[in-house]
Amino acid sequence: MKDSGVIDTVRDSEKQKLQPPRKYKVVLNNDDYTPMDFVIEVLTTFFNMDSDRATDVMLQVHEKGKGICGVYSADVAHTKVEQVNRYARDNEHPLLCNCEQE
Ligand code: TYC
Repeated sequence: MKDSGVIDTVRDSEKQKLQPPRKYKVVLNNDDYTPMDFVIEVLTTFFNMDSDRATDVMLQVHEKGKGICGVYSADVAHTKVEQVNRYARDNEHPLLCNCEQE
């Protein structure tokens, strides 16, 4: 009884080790003030999109309220969120970026 509890705990921790790394969506939110060209610049600069793709994503955010910029590991996603929000603030735009676990 006691032994099998220990074995179950070991099996559980092995299962946890075998999980693939969690992924995070980086999300851009709409607002009424950030210029469309600035959003396109953000998407090309921080998410390596070409200008057609960046325009599509910007329009999706503008029309639907939010849109996905990309899916990344935790470190990369959080770094991108910080970089985008810092860049928006430095340029005095209210653009808001956040991330959501997939
Ligand atoms: N809604 C903004 C405008 O009309 C454009 C915009 C698009 C702002 C996407 C933020 O994430 C955004 N100027």
